[in-house]
Amino acid sequence: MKRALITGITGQDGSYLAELLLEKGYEVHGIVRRASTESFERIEHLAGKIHLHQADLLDQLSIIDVIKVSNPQEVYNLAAQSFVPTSWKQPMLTGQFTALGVTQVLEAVKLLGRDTIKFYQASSSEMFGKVQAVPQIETTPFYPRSPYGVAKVYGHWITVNYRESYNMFCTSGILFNHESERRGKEFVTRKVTDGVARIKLGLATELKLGNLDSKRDWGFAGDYVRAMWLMLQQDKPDDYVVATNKTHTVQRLVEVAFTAAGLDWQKHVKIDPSLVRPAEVDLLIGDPAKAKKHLGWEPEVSFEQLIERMVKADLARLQGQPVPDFKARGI
Ligand code: NAP
Ligand code: G4F
Repeated sequence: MKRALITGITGQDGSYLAELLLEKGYEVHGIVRRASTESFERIEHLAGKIHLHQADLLDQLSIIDVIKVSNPQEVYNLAAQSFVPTSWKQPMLTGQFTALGVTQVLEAVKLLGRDTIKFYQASSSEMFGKVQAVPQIETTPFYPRSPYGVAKVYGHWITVNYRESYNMFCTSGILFNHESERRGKEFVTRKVTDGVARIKLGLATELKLGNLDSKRDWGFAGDYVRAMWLMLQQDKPDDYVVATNKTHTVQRLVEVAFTAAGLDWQKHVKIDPSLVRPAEVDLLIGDPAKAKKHLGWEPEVSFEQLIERMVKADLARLQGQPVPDFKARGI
């Protein structure tokens, strides 16, 4: 039986990846941080099926210990401070988690399994920032626009560096925005779908947003974790863009979500200047041709399907009904 270790297993992607790996017959191990209240909501349904270990990206010995105990053939490094606005409020912490955290995991892999462990790094389209080419591909130069983006550039290049310096199997997935009903409520898709559901149910009357003009290439998280797994099934490590090759404005997202609930967005959405970022990433659109050619990967869920499903899930959740849940594969 193959064994995998996931850092960030309590996050959106970690929960979908754990499901996918279980489905494929893996023994799944995950790292969790100690907190005064447990935040295991996304993996509650996997209790008893996965192995959880207490550790922190910043505690090198704890990472070494978990790798020793779990003895994985695959390590997926998904843990990070992943919310862009927080990276301006806590730039040092973001650098420690999101940048140096990668080196901590790579060092532990080098020490314990440099010839046997395949390593995946969760790189991000935020690295393209003020984009230097449209659409963005693996060789498009990076121009990050936030401390988060800068930290991810470090994480990406240190992954490439360990691959080239130590001949380790280190792969980096440059993933564009991916969403689901398990997305944190601070991110714009989930903020909007949760807001729509609250307005529909009479629990709120307005939704405050920042910049409606920025464009993102949004896909479904379940599709994207499948790409992560495929990357580690290859004979050689590499870098891959994972995206849909379609882009939409935040305003379009708002229109689709309000329409899904039979509401007129213009009556409810208010612009709050405090939500506008000090530096914006105006346009992201990725070309996943390399992932398609080498991994046979393609997205299965469209933008409209994704947003409509998220609205439905938030409506059900707020009414105390069973939440229709995307599974890691298909909908
Ligand atoms: P997420 O929901 O915010 O999950 C982040 C995970 O990291 C959580 O499990 C969190 O644990 C864990 N974590 C944070 N700091 C940690 C630390 N010091 N030690 C151990 N664990 C720590 O993020 P996501 O959307 O699943 O994204 C997964 C990864 O992909 C992240 O690296 C993100 O930056 C990257 N990424 C995401 C997207 C996207 O659109 N979703 C796109 C490109 C790249 P707690 O539950 O304890 O907070
Ligand atoms: O949903 P967002 O916060 O995602 P963002 O900043 O693109 O970052 C996400 O995707 C990255 C991949 O490119 C990941 F690496 C990262 O970890 C994260 O998952 O914001 C999307 C857009 C931005 O242009 C923002 O200015 O929505 C705009 N927006 C407008 N009003 C808002 C809001 N974003 C948020 N979070 N909240 C608003 O009220």
